[in-house]
Amino acid sequence: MIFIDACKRKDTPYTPIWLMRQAGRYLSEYREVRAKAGNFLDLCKNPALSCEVTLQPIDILDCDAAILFSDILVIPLEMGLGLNFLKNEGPKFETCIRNNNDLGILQTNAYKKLDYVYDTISLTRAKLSKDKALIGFCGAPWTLATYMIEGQGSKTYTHSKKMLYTNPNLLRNILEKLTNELKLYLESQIKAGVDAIMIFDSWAGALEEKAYIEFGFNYINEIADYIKKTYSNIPIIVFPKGVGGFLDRFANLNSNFDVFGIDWGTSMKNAKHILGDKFVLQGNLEPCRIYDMEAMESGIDDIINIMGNTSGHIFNLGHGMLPDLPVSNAIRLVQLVREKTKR
Ligand code: 1CP
Repeated sequence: MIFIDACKRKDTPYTPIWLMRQAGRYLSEYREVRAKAGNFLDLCKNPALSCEVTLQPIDILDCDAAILFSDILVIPLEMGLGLNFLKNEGPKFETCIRNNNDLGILQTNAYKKLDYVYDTISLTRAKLSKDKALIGFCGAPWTLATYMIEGQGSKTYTHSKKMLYTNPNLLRNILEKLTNELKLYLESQIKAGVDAIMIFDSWAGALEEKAYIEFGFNYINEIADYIKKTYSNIPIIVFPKGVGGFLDRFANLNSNFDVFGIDWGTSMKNAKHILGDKFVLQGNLEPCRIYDMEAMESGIDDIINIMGNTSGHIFNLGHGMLPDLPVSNAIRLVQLVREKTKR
């Protein structure tokens, strides 16, 4: 698999490409299947339909890797918080964790209630072409904690950051519970058949450097160490969005993962200079460039000029596909990267 070889910095015939949120609303085929399922969560809980939407971007865009169709929020859902996805409002939890008493609400063994995810993985791995990788994933403890504390998405993360500075032990408790759950969740995904793992820390950038290392990154490292102890050949990708201001910290910390995801707000040139010897880099086209073919092509050229067409790079967006991006441009994106990086 070209994608897996690239994660391990082996030579590949071209730079592999996949797109964060490549399965989703910008595809009419996705919207049709979601309507058939009823709503988004029902779709996640239906392995046959989740498998179908996982494979759509492989059939339509010809990406080098498929990412399991699910959501990072199924972990807090199965820890007992009650989740709804409201139309045009995003996720909303029925309960949130704000004080020491609330901790009791959190159930353990959530990973045992996620058979619908493992069934999607085994179905998908059986149907996916042998040369394409299947990526499993989870949210990082910090990002999941923000949803559990805020009760929904946020722009300011006020409750989460207030907890960090006024009651850090409570936050540590939440992060430890999540970390324990996520180790076993990812291990179960590997047993079900995923070829690589990605840990999304979408809201890493909400924290200053020192707080992020202590309350964010250290827990990701603990998860990566746990996985690598048993599954040393499964590549791990970490995407800490918004940490471009302190990339040098990651160059000097011990860490046990293979690929560092670079967001679109971070300079790829700096990332290569600071982290390129230590990690394979994944990224980082600004998704909005896909609205316009010329903007898209010049963005691709800039990234390829920096990363070169040699090993050490996986092409991706710097964050997820947006619901109204034109599919025809996304198809062309995959073709262009393949043509321009042919060895
Ligand atoms: O159909 C719909 O209306 C739901 C839209 C949608 C989709 C397609 C949501 C709701 N989640 C997903 C799928 C999803 N989410 C995948 C698999 C599909 C793929 O990537 O192709 C993955 C990997 C995720 C991961 C995810 N969910 C993240 C991390 C990545 C990122 O984008 O930063 C986050 C933060 C979530 C939470 C979430 N789920 C859905 C929404 C609208 C949100 C974000 C809410 C917010 O902004 O706070």
